[in-house]
Amino acid sequence: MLIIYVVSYLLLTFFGNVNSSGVVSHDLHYPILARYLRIIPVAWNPQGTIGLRVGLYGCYYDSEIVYFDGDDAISYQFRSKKVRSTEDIIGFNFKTMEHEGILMYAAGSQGDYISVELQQAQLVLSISLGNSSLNMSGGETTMKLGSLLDDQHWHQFRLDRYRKYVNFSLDGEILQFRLNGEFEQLDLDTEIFFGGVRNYEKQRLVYRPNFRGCMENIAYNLVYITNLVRRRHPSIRVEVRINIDWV
Ligand SMILES: *[C@@H]1O[C@H](CO)[C@@H](O)[C@H](O)[C@H]1NC(C)=O
Ligand SMILES: *[C@@H]1O[C@H](CO)[C@@H](O)[C@H](O)[C@H]1NC(C)=O
Ligand SMILES: *[C@@H]1O[C@H](CO)[C@@H](O)[C@H](O)[C@H]1NC(C)=O
Ligand SMILES: [Ca+2]
Repeated sequence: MLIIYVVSYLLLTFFGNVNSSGVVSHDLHYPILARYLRIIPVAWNPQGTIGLRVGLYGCYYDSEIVYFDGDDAISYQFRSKKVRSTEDIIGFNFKTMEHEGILMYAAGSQGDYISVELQQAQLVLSISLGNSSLNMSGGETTMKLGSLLDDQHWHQFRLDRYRKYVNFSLDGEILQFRLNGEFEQLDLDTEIFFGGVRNYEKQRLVYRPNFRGCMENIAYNLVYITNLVRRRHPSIRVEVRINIDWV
């Protein structure tokens, strides 16, 4: 059974103070990158007096960007040959004019994999925590978010997984669901790719183009990939695609 909750697109209601001098503050769970912000008072305080004073505080925004030209990809080599996770937190921002492209991909030998792709300008997340021994099909789950993402604006992707429970979010819109299959751990081999994959023939993906555009602040389970790329860290490999004829 798949349970989906959709949280409507960032329309937030905050309570203010009820006296004349108190200050009430709220933290936003998702950062806002915006030019305009609309504040709509929905109720005045119990005494009925009218007054509104709002302060917005930003924080230092550290931006590290990797540009992909459609022919290359990067891979982050895990410290051990295999990694197994019960929990994952993955996030990055992306900007492109293309409507297809692989943003992230990793797989393991037990049929586990995770991929984030653009397909017809929608963001498509697929996860399998392992092939089922009961079902002939792999235990995969695929979800889509957004539309018209080839608009050359920044979009924010975030994934939180705890066992089979996933929160998949794009620009603050969240899909909550439970993964199919019998397993609870993501088992991956040696590396994770961003912007494309190396050996198409080895991967389960049918041919899909590499990503062309920018990715910003890639964080994979507290590993800051874009920072490692900028520092030319040895755990990062830059893959240049060799041309293969596709018939
Ligand atoms: C997992 O299942 C999928 C779909 O049936 C299949 O294509 C793939 O080869 C399987 N992988 C492994 C490692 O058994
Ligand atoms: C998903 O979001 C809900 C509501 O914010 C939270 O209670 C839950 O713990 C989150 N799940 C994961 C896997 O992060
Ligand atoms: C096996 O697949 C069927 C149909 O797709 C599904 O209803 C069932 O829950 C699956 N069983 C397991 C253990 O995943
Ligand atoms: Ca697994």
